[in-house]
Amino acid sequence: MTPIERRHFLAGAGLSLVAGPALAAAKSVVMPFDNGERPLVALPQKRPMILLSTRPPQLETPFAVFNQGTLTPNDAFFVRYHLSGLPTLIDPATFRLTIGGQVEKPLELSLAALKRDFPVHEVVAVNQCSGNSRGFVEPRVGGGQLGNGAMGNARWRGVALKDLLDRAGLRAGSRQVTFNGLDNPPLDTIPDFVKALDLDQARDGEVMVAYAMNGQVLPFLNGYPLRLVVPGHYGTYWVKHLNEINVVDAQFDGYWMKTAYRVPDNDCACVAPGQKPDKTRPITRLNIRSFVTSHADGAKVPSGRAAELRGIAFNGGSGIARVLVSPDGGANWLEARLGADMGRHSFRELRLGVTLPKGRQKVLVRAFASDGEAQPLEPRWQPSGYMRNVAEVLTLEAV
Ligand SMILES: Nc1nc2c(c(=O)[nH]1)N[C@H]1C(S)=C(S)[C@@H](COP(=O)(O)O)O[C@H]1N2
Ligand SMILES: [Mo]
Repeated sequence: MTPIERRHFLAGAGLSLVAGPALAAAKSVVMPFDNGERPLVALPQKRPMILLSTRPPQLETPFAVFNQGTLTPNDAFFVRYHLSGLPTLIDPATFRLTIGGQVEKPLELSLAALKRDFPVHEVVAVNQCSGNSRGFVEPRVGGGQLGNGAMGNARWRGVALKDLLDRAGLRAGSRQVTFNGLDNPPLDTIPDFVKALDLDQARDGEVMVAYAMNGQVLPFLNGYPLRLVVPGHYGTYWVKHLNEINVVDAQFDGYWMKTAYRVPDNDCACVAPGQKPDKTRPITRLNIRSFVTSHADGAKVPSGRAAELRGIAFNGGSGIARVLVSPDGGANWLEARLGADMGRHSFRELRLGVTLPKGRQKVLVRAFASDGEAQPLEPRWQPSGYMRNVAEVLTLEAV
């Protein structure tokens, strides 16, 4: 299909969330990989975003947003769903979060009770989809062909999961905690989206049930009225429209843990391109990444005087120790200045002035974490296209 035909097709699909006129008038962006044209569409509570699919809605953040501040605005925060059966009506007065399974005292909490009866917990943390940047993976792999905008950093406010589990009281023999939201599969042959965490992690004091994001109630498409926040872990665990928490006494083996969202079970979570891993494990922590946000690939800068580069770095929670920038394709490396520390799960701003000689220059950015983790200089590959974190290369045209 040509992009034009595709637009007609999407408009004809008639998802109620999508305003037909907005779609018809949509501008588009072109990602720098094959079939990278995407319409820019404004869904409810969102500014025009890069549309990956309408049913379910999947939106990517236009990358320039990441240069506008360390927190990602709610109306620009990416959206990812697996199942098209989204809840269409959620009444905050009657909504209940249940905590059941292997607990002494099952709970059924209203939003008011959640806010009233438990200490407020807050963290700034990055939510990143496992498949962020998949469109750049070579050789190509199946799945949403995302640019770099399936990530965002927000201040989450809610209740620590530990406090909820303590209130319910865990029975002896409890092993995992499962999380389900209000969205449903369109057919009963498709497994519901349910995720699980080991008990230790569920009780680490960091995992939380959030009711607010950047000081506002959660946007509908980011999980209203409650979502799980698992700082340092890929977005797949951050279950939206969360209404059911269950403590189980065995390893949970639902499709989204046992079959999907798995990575090669080795140190690099990678295999040689085209190979299949012998053994896999569930994806867990974010690996380290950094980006220049101030300049798009191919941007012009004046030669012979400092151009101020700005960007972001983050990892799975050990914190960013330093970020090095190479103005000359990797021959020399300069240390960037790091911005305010908003916590070890947050984006960390980076800045550096670089003076480039006339011509096309390759600028590399590479982050190092407090625990020694560094971005690889060569891309790693795995069949699902998860966890891309190669040191990014930007071409600047010094004139
Ligand atoms: N209920 C529900 N929660 C979900 C998902 C989903 O499909 N259903 N997708 C997960 C995945 S894979 C990601 S990357 C994050 C994305 O969060 P966002 O849409 O708020 O950006 O939501 C997670 N939570
Ligand atoms: Mo994801």
